[in-house]
Amino acid sequence: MAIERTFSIIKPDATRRNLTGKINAKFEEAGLKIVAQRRIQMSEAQAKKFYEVHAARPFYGDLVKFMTSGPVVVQVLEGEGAVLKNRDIMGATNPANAAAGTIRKEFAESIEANSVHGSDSPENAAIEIAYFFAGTDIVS
Ligand code: IDP
Ligand code: MG
Repeated sequence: MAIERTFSIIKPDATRRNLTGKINAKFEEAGLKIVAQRRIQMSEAQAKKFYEVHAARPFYGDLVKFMTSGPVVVQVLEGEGAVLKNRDIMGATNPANAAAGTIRKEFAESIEANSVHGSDSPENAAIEIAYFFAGTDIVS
């Protein structure tokens, strides 16, 4: 498998509980390198645009409120098969279904406040990375 990059967000439920370091340790222990990282307060417009694909879902409004409820850490992770590897490290969307040892199993509060976002394909990873980072922000 090729070296890839994926986009990650440490969500407000996790920054509120000071879990950035513990979550980053999961990525690094699994062999992903954090090649860009910034702590930001997402605006409502940014969150709406980022989750536009879910605009028709009943949880969209709540999700935008949640993602703007506190700081998030936006990141670029790099490594062998980074997109799928990160989805494995994260675990299932609903922590009740997440496997042992995954971030969501260990840290998520609910299906909404599930501690992390990770891109679901290399195509979306490229779009999401470009939404938050300039090429010069990313250092392998
Ligand atoms: P993913 O983050 O595992 O890729 P998606 O289906 O893309 O899951 O959903 C995006 C985000 O929307 C989830 O991470 C979670 O925060 C929220 N979400 C998904 N499904 C629900 C739901 O049924 N109720 C409330 N929030 C949800
Ligand atoms: Mg998704």
